[in-house]
Amino acid sequence: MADEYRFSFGPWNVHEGADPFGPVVRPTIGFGKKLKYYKQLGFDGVQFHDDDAVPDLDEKSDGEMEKTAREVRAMLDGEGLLAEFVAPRLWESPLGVDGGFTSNDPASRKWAVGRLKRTATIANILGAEFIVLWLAREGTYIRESKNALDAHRHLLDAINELLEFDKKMQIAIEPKPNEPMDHAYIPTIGHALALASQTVDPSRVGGLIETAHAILAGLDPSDEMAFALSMGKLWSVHLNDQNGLKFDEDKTFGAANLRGAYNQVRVLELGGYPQSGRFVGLDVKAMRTQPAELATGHLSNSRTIFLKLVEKVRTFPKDVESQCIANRDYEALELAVIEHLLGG
Ligand code: GLO
Ligand code: MG
Repeated sequence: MADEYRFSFGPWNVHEGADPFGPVVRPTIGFGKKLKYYKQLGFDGVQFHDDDAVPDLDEKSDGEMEKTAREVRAMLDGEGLLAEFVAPRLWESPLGVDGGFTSNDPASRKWAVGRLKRTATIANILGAEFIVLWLAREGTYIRESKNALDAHRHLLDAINELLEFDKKMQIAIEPKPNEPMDHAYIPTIGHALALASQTVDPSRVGGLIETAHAILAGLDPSDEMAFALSMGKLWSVHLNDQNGLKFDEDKTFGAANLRGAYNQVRVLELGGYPQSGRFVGLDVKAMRTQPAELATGHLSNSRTIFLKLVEKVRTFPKDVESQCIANRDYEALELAVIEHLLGG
């Protein structure tokens, strides 16, 4: 079964453990060493930010950028790993302090579109078929600071510019309702796919759904995934978990809500996700308390829990399910699900 699903994570998921209230607690691990973890932990795909692949990107010429990207590609090939996607990391630059694409400052908007194009070039060199747009600061701290209508037009223009610049590259929008902003402009997959439908090539714009982000929007992650799957638009996932409405926790998949995790796996199975060849991506954080030598358990544990839930979905008694549905006895169906998850 492990062969049917392919898993990915980003190098930022192995991290030093800093949070807004405290400094790093673990040593930095170099990119080369992180790459060695992938196969050991059962992963085949690497998710990238543009500057994970090419550090100090804004300071590099196109030639330098391409050279570094080619070196990273050689490292991936050497490890037998694939690049899943590349995402422009606009939110750490001073130029993106109030957003990139939706900034009020035309110079910031120009820089953001330039980074998007450079991201496509890096993605092509790494062999990634799509770009992920997590629109971190494309929103507002206070409503009155931007014209939201203009912001949506700028977002659409930026995506169109990329689609015209690179006629093959695809874009998966990763919605999130808040954090770091008070409100983000693209909070749900419904918003993302509506925006996709307005672009010059809707067939090349889809979505990536993160469990925690859907929960933060007050929605059920499995329903969000099913919505995108039903349209052929679920191009990746960021599985993790979230304990209610608070900061984005990025907990181990299934750790807060096992039944919710079961239902996410269930819709992936219903939607034929493994047959699509797409990666099951994780976006999980190690607890700050983990010692350095134990700070990858969140990744392998999420994968293990996912695979156990695949087994649970596949072994759920179909006759019980259809009988309960025929009788409209959802109390019995619920008990059957819980008993199945409890192993009894
Ligand atoms: C943060 C996001 C972030 C993105 C990543 C890829 O809340 O989930 O981790 O997934 O930057 O674009
Ligand atoms: Mg994410």
